[in-house]
Amino acid sequence: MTHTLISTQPQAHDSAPTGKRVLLAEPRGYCAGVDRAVETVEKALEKHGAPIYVRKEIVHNRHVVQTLREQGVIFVDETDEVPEGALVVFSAHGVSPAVHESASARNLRTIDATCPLVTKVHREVRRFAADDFDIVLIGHAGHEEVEGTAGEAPDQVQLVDGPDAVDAITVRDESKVVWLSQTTLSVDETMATVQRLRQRFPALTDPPSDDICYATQNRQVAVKAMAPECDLVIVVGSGNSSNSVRLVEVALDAGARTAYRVDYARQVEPGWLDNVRTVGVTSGASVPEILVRGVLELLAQNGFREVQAVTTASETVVFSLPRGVRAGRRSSPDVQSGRAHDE
Ligand code: 0CN
Ligand code: SF4
Repeated sequence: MTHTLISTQPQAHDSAPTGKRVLLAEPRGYCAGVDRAVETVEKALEKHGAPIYVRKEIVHNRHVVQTLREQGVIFVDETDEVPEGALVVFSAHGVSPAVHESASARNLRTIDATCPLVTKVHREVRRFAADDFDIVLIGHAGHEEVEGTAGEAPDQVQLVDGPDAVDAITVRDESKVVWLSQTTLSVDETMATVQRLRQRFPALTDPPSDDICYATQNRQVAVKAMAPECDLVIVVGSGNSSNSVRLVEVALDAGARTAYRVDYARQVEPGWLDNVRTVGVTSGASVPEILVRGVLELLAQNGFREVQAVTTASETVVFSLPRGVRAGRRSSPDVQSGRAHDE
């Protein structure tokens, strides 16, 4: 991972200087997995017509969920709320084999919008479980991704939510312990947990590749680059969005004087801007750019008209759509019945 600042570019100077400025993190907002998941639902609506069902929030963003709901998507918590034979989309955060089985038992037609980078972690769990490892999954209890990932091998996975939880772990064979993680954690906090794990289990096996995904890492690097200069950092993202919430913590750890998360510009409190000259703005991986534009407009109305991009990486990752909505590919089967991994 690089912490190099690639560029800082002025973006707009449209009136007299006020001494107030915005630093705009780049990359921010939609990652390839979210883009794919949202497009999957849109394409499913186009192809099959409303209503279609989505298990859990397709991505953790209020605006996205509300917009899709208005277009005829019915969000459910579990597959047993979906009528027999209907179409259900699984969210970007992934589902356990048990969910695939229950969908299959109800004859549901399924489209799996699990991010391929989450699927990769599922695959790692299956591989290490088959090799009879104890698997320490670093992640947040109750988060849908962790439930899906742990569900690949519930008897062999133990969840750890931070360094302090390490002492409670028990393993069968200390030479066969591997750590894996949720994709949307704080890199620094995860490394602190891994350090504690390695103190306890010196032979600890690392994941074959980073489980914290490129998008999570890149957004944290960008916010870190700008945070020391910021009196205030505004992170656009929803409260249940792990990667968005992490950006607030990372900003504060990296030296931002204050940092807040908002879903919408209207939630920016006027008092936050008191005695502020530099505002950093970023957004989580599930956040449409229009919401960031709303915050920038509000800031401009308050004298923050100068916007400088703080660019630490450029992203080119694109994932193909899942089976069932891959238009124009004759080899693609239609929606799946039963289990389907996009591998
Ligand atoms: O906000 P998200 O929908 O999810 P979390 O950050 O809470 O995991 O962003 C997309 C991430 C995935 C998978
Ligand atoms: Fe995939 Fe990462 Fe985006 Fe989650 S945040 S959907 S793991 S690319």
